[in-house]
Amino acid sequence: MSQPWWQDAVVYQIYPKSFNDTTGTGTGDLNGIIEKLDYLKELGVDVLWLTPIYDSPQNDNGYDISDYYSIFHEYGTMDDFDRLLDEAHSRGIKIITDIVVNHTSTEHAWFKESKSSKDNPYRDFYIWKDGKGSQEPNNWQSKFGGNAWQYDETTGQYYLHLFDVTQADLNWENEAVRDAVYEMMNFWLDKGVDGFRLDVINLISKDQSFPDDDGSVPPGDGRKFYTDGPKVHEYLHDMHKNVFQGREVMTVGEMSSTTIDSCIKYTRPERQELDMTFNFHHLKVDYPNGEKWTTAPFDFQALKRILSEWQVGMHQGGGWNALFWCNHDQPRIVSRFGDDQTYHRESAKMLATTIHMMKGTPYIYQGEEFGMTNPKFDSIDQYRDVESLNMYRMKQEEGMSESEILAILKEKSRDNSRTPVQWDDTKHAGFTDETPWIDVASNYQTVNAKEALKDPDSIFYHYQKLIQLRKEYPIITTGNYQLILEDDRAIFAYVRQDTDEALIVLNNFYGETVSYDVTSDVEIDESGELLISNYTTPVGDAKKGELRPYESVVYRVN
Ligand code: TEU
Repeated sequence: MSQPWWQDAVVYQIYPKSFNDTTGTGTGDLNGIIEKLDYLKELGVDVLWLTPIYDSPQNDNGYDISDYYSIFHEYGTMDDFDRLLDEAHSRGIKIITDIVVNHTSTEHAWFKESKSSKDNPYRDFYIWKDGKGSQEPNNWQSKFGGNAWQYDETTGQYYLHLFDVTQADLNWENEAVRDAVYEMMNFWLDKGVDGFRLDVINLISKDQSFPDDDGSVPPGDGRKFYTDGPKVHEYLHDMHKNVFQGREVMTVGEMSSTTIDSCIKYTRPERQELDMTFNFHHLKVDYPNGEKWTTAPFDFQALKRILSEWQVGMHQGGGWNALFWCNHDQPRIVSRFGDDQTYHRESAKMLATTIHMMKGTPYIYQGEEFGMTNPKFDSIDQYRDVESLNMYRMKQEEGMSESEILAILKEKSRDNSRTPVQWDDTKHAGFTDETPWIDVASNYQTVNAKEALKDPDSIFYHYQKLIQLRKEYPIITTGNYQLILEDDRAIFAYVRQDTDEALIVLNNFYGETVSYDVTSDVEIDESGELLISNYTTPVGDAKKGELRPYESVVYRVN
């Protein structure tokens, strides 16, 4: 079987709200994406993933869908979408859309019907339960804080919402729900979209006994009863049969708190479920004891171990990884695991190399390609994200000081990645002529796409080169992965190996010069050919040398 097209593709994620505004509403739009297609072509990406563009009350910026068949009015119209698809395709760029079917908005017509009476035909589209006396049906917690059940007076029952109270979970046990979802997905594929990113798709199958979580397995919030749940593989296989089969599309599942074993099952081609998965374990190395809402340095050894386990595990099991540092839920990586001040350029490039030389399909999140940073907001008024605002309220109730909460949000809020793309150094960074829906980061005069395009040594051109290397050297797609210099306190080094060549990838994650010698881990008898680096001339070769602050080098050896 020949290699599927998405295996050597690079995907670029667009968060339309913050991408480019052409109408002066302060919110990005689809025409704004069309305007930047040549820029994206120049970068060299193959696929655009658009986060939800459908009609929505926007309580969770579109992850609360009220109509899967229409476009959110601030983003434009279905005609704009069709034009975007054509314009992208004419440049050889594919588009995948975001499918959110664990839940819908409570404004969706299905939910309105469902809540209206117990015998409405749509009642079983959602998960309704009686309370236990005056208590919720069980103690499961919402991912955005508080109990996951909401009482509804109309019928005196509770509905389940694993996310916001306005995001009601669909009942996948109901065949009519599954059929409606497949029909909707086929509508988008028939239109010409090239695949899907499936939001929290591993949460769709719940343990039907809905037991209380006794907390014996932390975090005790109920997730063990619906994460990679009892029928999830059955449902995804069914979806494959009804939607993907016979089409040359790509699918990537977003997997919350999953395992390597589950992800192998989701992505082994012969199982016919999905093509690849996102997991988040490597982005929890700065959550001490699993707690996101703290400030803590990241655990570098854990980062190396986790990424390596997924590289090796997924490869051995015949699965496929989606590779990423950034998305619209995560802080900016250069502010998180790099240095967004003194070594901004070096560390952004080093982080890019670390992930792009791995096995899997890499994803770039808008602005990452020229080193956008966290905005470092000082006031709660600058935040928009439902999760951040909930957390602010809850921590206040727990007695945490305002300054402490703001310090945490500055590092952990999802809004860190949602500020407008910094296109140039003009007012509002060239994102909009009007007041943007969320503040622009104050460093837009130096960190912006226009500057990056002018400077041949910019972060942008480093990303461009990484993409080109993936096309030029099949070993980046196919080679085995092996961690080397495992215990090194500063260097993340690995080897990619094919039958007759190898790549040695060396990345210094810290601001001090360190030396390396890989000869006890790998047999090499040549100095190697330098494929990419972030300093002008390296100090050393494929075997030994020095890495200056955040230096990163890739050598090819035969
Ligand atoms: O996110 C799912 C998810 O579990 C997270 O990454 C989430 O943001 C995090 O746990 C919060 O701490 C997806 C979307 O990417 C996210 O934007 C949505 O809010 C969420 O699903 C609900 O649809």
